[in-house]
Amino acid sequence: MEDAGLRTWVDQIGNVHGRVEGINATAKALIIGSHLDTVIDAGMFDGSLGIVCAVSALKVLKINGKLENVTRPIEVIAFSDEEGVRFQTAFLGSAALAGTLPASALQISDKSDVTVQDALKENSFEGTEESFLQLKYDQRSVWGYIEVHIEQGPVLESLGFPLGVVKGIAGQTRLKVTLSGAQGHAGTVPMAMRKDPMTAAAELILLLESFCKHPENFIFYDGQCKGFSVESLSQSLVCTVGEIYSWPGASNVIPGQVTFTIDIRAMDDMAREAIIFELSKQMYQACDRRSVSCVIERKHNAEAVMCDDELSSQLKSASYSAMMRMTGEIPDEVPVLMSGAGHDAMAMSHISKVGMLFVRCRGGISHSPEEHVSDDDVWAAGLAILSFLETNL
Ligand code: HGY
Ligand code: MN
Ligand code: MN
Ligand code: MN
Repeated sequence: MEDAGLRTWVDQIGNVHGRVEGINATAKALIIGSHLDTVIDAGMFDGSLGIVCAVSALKVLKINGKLENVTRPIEVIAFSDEEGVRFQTAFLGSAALAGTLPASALQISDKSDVTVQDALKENSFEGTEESFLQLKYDQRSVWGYIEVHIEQGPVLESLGFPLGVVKGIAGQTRLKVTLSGAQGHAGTVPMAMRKDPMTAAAELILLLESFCKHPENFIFYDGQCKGFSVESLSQSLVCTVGEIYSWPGASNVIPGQVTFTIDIRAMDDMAREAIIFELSKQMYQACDRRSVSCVIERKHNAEAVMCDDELSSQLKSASYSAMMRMTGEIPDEVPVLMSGAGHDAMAMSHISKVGMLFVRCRGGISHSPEEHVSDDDVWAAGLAILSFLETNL
């Protein structure tokens, strides 16, 4: 970031900042961001591509002697812990900046009972409530937030287009389910006498899958789910069980306890809540039948976000100009698409209008070492941000 002429610092939740004040340092700032962290066994582009594009575009402005003349402050932020892999609270870095997390978030603990506060202190951050609450940005100081990110889906590749503008981001909820039964000897407890949380988990996970594949079979009548159209719901309704743990975790012991995570997403927040309510009811009923206790905790919630029309149309124009610079031809209509993946833009939408630009990725694959973006498409994304900056500031 220094190479790009930016003043840099790391804040008290590990976000890395680079800023240029421009001619009018009191003007509202443009923030360009994405995240530095990844999921386990991830690819190289999720998050990092957005940061590299932003810093590279500013470096080009600097080389061309234009950086000093930008009319408003520009700040690049590489957010920490967007994925929420360790603490199950996604967007930790950006939510702290948006001021949407209470100081009690410092007490969220990971699987080894290390809290966010412990982890911060272990890494020489203050980790105090005061330093956490001071992270919040005043929304009067922010003009807009934009984010470049890989699409993590197959649409742009199927359309044969490198860039797309994001219309909206689906809301997401993360739950932790804890099933407790009767721990016992694998060889001596008759099947009929078992209170087995593992087989209960199996039934619940298949229930989740069929619920989200065919919501119409569950809580719908005359094509509506309590007022939500099945069509719109099933387009964005997805549900994933990514983690499952069994205690004590021995092959010859009927588990005493099984915990698993649920990640459920749908564009419509109310519909997602209706689904979660109905699903929870059916999960409790299934566990009752099996004499297994069931506790469902909500670990994270982010409401769906619609991107700002003005920023989106500027990102669309910037995409046209990037394509012109790359190919010399006027491209077809820049695609506009929804995002099933969550992004820091969701957190930043609490203090700023937000816009997002998607970049085609091979096979739509992400959260995998197979994640890949072609050099040309990285170029196109960088040129789009450069065009956005040149025409906006
Ligand atoms: O899970 C997500 O949607 C994002 O990758 N954090
Ligand atoms: Mn991700
Ligand atoms: Mn991401
Ligand atoms: Mn034994």
